[in-house]
Amino acid sequence: AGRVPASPGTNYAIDDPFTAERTQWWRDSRFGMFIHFGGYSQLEGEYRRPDGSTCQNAEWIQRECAIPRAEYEDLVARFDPAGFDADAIARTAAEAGQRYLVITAKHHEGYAMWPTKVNRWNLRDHSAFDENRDILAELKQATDRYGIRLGFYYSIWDWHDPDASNPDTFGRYQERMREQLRELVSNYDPALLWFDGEWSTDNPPNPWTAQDGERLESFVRGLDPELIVNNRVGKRRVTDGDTGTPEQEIPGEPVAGQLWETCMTINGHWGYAKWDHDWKSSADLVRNLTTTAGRSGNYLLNVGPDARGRVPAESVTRLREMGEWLRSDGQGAAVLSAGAPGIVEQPGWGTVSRRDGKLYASVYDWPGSGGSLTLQAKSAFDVTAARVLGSDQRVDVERTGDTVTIRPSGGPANGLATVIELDVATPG
Ligand code: FHN
Repeated sequence: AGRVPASPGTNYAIDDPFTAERTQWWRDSRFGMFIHFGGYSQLEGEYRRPDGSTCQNAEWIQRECAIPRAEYEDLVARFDPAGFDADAIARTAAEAGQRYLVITAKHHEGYAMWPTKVNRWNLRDHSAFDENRDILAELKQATDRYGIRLGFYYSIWDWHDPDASNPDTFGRYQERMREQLRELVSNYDPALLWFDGEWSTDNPPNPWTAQDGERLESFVRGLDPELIVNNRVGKRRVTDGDTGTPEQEIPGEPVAGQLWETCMTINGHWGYAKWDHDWKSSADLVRNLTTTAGRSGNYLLNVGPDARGRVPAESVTRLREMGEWLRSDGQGAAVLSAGAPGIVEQPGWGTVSRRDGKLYASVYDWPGSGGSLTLQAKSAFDVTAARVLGSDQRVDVERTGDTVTIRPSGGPANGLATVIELDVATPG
């Protein structure tokens, strides 16, 4: 797969993201941490109106609860995330098996989480936070310590800068945006930029166009040609950026010719909301990760720190359990280093991935005693041996026509998902 430059004269389509050396680390990653943290985190998901009634939301709270601008600024002025512990966050990610981390440097509210010189609507100049601290610098050091790549989310949509929704002065906003991106790239040397908000309809006569996207992509690649950029820099065409960005879903049929990454919340919201207890189970999270990996995608799983900057314990517990699953019995090494199987259809009972001469079947619904699992083959191959990772039980495999029948002799080896490794011999 490759891609063609969308229009002559742009230098943004610099190489083929599928084979480029600069994307290698990303293609090998499969699992990353998303962090939604901003001025909205100070409200922890709840706004009390002057009349005493309440309104709930997370990172969209300012807009969805129609908080007047001056009042929102007053609330955010109290933001003091003194408990933000970059080392603990990077360690949690590393122990979970995550290889990169993407934090919201600026979300739609426009508030910068670093001491930008472009305006004062930022964590140093407009907060109760220690003015000598810089959480992005702290994260950069911590992620370097744990061998994790760092990326920044940056919203093109901006609710705070008046020029961002004024067609006559939109150009001025774009200049400030480029200046902020220059700061981010030169101060923190990120490996990745994750754009969002390109779809805003706030600015009808002057919406974000494909051309704006091409110019911005070209600009950031000029800052650092090694950067990985997502497709929301432009209009989400296959040619925009390096990576597709399905949100809250794992596509059954990923877009052909595009690297992709599913981003997903660990409960119901991106930003912290103290009332949101809709936590996904560790089993579901492992299944999401293996399902994504089995389709050659990456899984960017979100956490939302609270007003003090602390990652919720429920998130940490789940990440720890995912890490334990990945470490046990070589499951992570097997499943995450593999990709779409090609030679079999994905079954309903789990996900299959393939690397070299091996198929890895992550089984979510283990068959009852004496039961079996079937796979539909798409091409000629033989299964020469099979084993259950983490178990010494015997597994019989038989191929009749295009149907491969797998018969384990015991119970599942792991409560979250059990992996069956099949040795396959393909002709030629
Ligand atoms: O509106 C945002 C939302 O708050 C969150 O940041 C997600 C993450 O992909 N993106 C937007 C919606 O597409």
